[in-house]
Amino acid sequence: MEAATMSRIGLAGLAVMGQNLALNVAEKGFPISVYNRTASRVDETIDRAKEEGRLPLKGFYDPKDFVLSIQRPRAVIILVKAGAPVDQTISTLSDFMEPGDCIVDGGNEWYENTERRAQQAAERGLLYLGMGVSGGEEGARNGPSLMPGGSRAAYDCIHDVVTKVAAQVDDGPCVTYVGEGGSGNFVKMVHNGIEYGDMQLISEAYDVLKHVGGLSNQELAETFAEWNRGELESFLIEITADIFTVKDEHGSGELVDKILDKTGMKGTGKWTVQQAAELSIAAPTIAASLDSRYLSGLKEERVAAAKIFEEAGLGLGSSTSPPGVNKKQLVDDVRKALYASKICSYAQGMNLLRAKSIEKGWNLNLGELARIWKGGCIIRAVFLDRIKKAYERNSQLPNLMVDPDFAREMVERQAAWRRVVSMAIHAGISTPGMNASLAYFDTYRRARLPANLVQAQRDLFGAHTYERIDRPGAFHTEWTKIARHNKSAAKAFV
Ligand code: 2AM
Repeated sequence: MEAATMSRIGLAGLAVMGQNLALNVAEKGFPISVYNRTASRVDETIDRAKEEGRLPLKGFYDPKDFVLSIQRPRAVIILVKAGAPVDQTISTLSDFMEPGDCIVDGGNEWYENTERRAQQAAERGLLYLGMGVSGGEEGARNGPSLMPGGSRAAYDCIHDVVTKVAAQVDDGPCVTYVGEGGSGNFVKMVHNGIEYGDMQLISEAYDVLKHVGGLSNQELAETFAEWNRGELESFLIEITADIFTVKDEHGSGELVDKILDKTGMKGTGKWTVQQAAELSIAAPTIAASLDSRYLSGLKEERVAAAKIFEEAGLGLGSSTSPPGVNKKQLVDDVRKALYASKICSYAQGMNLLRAKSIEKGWNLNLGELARIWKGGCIIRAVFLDRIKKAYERNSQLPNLMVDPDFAREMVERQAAWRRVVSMAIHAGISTPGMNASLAYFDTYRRARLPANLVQAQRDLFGAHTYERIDRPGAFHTEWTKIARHNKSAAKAFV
């Protein structure tokens, strides 16, 4: 094929994300070849490229023709289901690829799979990237947040394409070379964990406003829309406001009230919590959001339990505004509680990233990661600019909460935050994410914790030894013997 007629890049896997990303690449002026195992999706993509203004996109039904249609060094983005389909697709395509060509997996892949594949690819002289892609269908088409990690040479090969295709914000495109190995996938995984936390916290804010404040759907829509004009401005707050305005086409009222309260999930939140445990990083807000999804899944059990406790005299907390609740004050307090809880959740995610970066030698730049999340992705928010700046001020910041700006904001909001959590506890409305965040904050800011007692217990029953606050060394005490002796001495004295 003549070089002039060859494509700049290829994309294999034309489900929703793949089709949209391919059209985005073509629209930015990069001729693209596309391929899918099932031919009908190739046809669909070709039709869409035609409809959307004759975009420079060529469809292929044969993997060899597809690979050979791409300029060398070839770059092929793969967007198929994570796991075995990625291995199968790589095996199909790599037969026709040559040393120096690049494979870019854009799926939500487990980072160790990427590291394994990168090694296998390297044995054949192929370069490999695992690239997190966030922003859903809309993001893929109009500008996602991209988190590529792996071969630096592979990144350099697609740099011009990804910087144009990614969402654009005031300080550049939402893409950066994340780091080596599976770091791109890992960062995307933690992004998703943070997303779980954000969604949980928003749902708790909704629960408190609805069940403690008695807000109607219309008032909720107005509240979230108002919040979206301030410090909470973000994609998730914006879509939440929209959700409350949608009527149920099959009945009266709004659709949100007819949706079954059972949350689905695909696993990246669970991986985040597993990794936090592996790395000994406290991530209680993200863990609470995962647990809430598990509990939401127990619909039948919850319905039965509600009945049992109601019959035993404990109904659900008031479902209407209790007397004395000042709605305006509650809305303001919940906004503050949500914001402060969010800072804690992001602090956990960032610390998890840093711990993994140290373990793997990835040298992750936390400020730059906050920057590439400012646009395109599900957690995009004005707030991320503040996180970026906090790490720019001090890249060694041990915890986001102690950045001087965030610390001041936490202090300004903590009274409101405690009011919200206390009210929810009184009303029997669970707010696990907000509680976990508050406990994280209150634990972290205490110079002395009751861990001294736990150490004493461990030393008593397991001779695990303890350290002292006033002298160096490891100590062991015969606690039981001394305590017995003290008891008998006390008796003798009586
Ligand atoms: P399909 O259209 O041929 O099913 C999401 O499922 C995407 O992953 C689709 O493009 C799908 O292709 C692709 N996919 C799933 N399993 C695959 C496999 N084993 N090999 C190649 N593509 C696969």
